[in-house]
Amino acid sequence: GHRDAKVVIIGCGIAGIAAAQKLVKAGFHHVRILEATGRSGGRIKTGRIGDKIVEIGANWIHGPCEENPVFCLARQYGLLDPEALKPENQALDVGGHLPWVPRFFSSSGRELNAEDILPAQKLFLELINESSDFQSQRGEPWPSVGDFLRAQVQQHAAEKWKDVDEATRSLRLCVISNMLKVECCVNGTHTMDEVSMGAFGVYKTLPGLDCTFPGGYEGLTQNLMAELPAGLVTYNKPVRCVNWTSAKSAETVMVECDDGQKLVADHVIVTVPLGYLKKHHSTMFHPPLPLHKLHSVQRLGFGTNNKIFVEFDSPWWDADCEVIFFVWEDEDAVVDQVPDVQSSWIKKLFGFTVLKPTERYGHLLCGWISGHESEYMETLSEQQVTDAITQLIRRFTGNPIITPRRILRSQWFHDPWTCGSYSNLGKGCSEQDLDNLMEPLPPKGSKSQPLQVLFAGEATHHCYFSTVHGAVLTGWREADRLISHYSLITPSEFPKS
Ligand code: 6YU
Repeated sequence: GHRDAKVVIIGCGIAGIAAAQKLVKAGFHHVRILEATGRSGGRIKTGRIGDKIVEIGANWIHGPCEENPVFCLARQYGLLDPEALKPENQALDVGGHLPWVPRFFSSSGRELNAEDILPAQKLFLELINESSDFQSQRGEPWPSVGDFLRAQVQQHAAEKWKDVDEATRSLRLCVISNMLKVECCVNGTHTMDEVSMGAFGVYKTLPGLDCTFPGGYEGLTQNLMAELPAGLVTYNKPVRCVNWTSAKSAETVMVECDDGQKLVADHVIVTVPLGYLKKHHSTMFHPPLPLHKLHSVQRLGFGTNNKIFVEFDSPWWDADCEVIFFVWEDEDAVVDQVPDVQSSWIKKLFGFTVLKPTERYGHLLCGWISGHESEYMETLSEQQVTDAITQLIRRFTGNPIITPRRILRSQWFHDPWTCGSYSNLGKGCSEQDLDNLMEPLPPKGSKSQPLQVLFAGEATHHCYFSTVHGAVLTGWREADRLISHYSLITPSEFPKS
């Protein structure tokens, strides 16, 4: 029966924790989590810069509303500001876009006039919305969102902005390049040229104005962990290989750890990040993943998005400003990649979000940078990054004495257990790839013991991939798969009375 079933969960991120929580509640007695690192939470990771609490990983609850399990848990645990709990806040539907007060600075050291660039913002937003709605249409002239955006923007500029003076038209195109870089961060991709146009609408947003955890996102994982039996997680226990079988005789899965320890289980739930799977699938599964699953692991996108927190003694931005964009005036070709990563990686940083409220965070900005430029940034020393940021801000503001107090950055690509930030639907992807990724082993139609290996984690959610709520739901989904499996077979194990 289910009480005796041995379940091993690989990875103690939110998906692994959610799976364990549900299985334990349902009466499974032999559940354990093996975690490679010394901590739980995975990509939910709260850090400090000085005495300020900052998020190294997940930042917001995307779409805090009743259908969002992260919102409901956070509310239950009392982790949210009163503002976030208001019904008005939950009802606001911004379709995943950021309704913030922006400021634009340019590489010639001036602040840009909002009216000059408003048409560029409007056009970009329209085209992004069009990309999301594209899915249902037949015939696909656009391989990627990047191809589509570039072609549409250039056509629009030639037709609709032909009477606008040359300098303003050029500036608007530079603004669009900046917005493309924002979109790269949102999608966790190197370039929008790698993101599927046909599947762009697969990702769904929830209503509610995105909110943060004033005491840190880790409050969520810690509260969930406190409800699990002590000793359920083994830390510093990387799993090297999952030996499942396609033969009928073997009834169990054997999990082999890096330290040589071997564990036997009836079911294994794999929650490692897609980036890790891409890199290690060939050694991690024995026998190897079936081809259709392997191809989906390869096709699905998993890119890098990093943060660079920068603290100042005093602000150089206005009190009402919520986001600062840096527009390069040599980027009117509508680009989201830099020509030479080593010399100009900093051009990929789209700008900064301002941490609010000031009473809580002081004068703290969060810079965002995606892609290979971000991966290169990770290899530089903190001093090199500080110097590049200082130069950048001085140039764009025209103020030669601005000096950060200190910085703190994330390095998700070089994190050996993550290998990037989060997933996206790459060129050539469809919902089928997500289905393939979440399909348990052995695959449907096999005659061997069912549900030997199950797959959860952010990248396996069919419409909320790349988010914490998506990850939670996948953990629950796989727990439910086991629960219903046993509830179906249990009656036959007892004599009928
Ligand atoms: C969200 C947000 N947010 C910013 C940044 C990052 C992410 N996300 P885990 O990796 O947590 O757990 C796996 C564990 O496995 C881990 O502990 C490993 O150590 C362990 N492991 C690995 N190998 C192992 C082995 N061999 N043996 C044993 N253990 C092993 N999500 O909701 N709001 O603001 C952000 C953000 C910088 C890096 C985010 C955000 C993503 C979440 O962090 C992430 O999905 C979950 O935490 C993953 O949990 P998990 O359990 O699956 O894995 C139109 C269109 C748009 C498309 N997307 C738009 C959405 C926007 C996405 N936005 C994200 C933005 C930010 C800023």
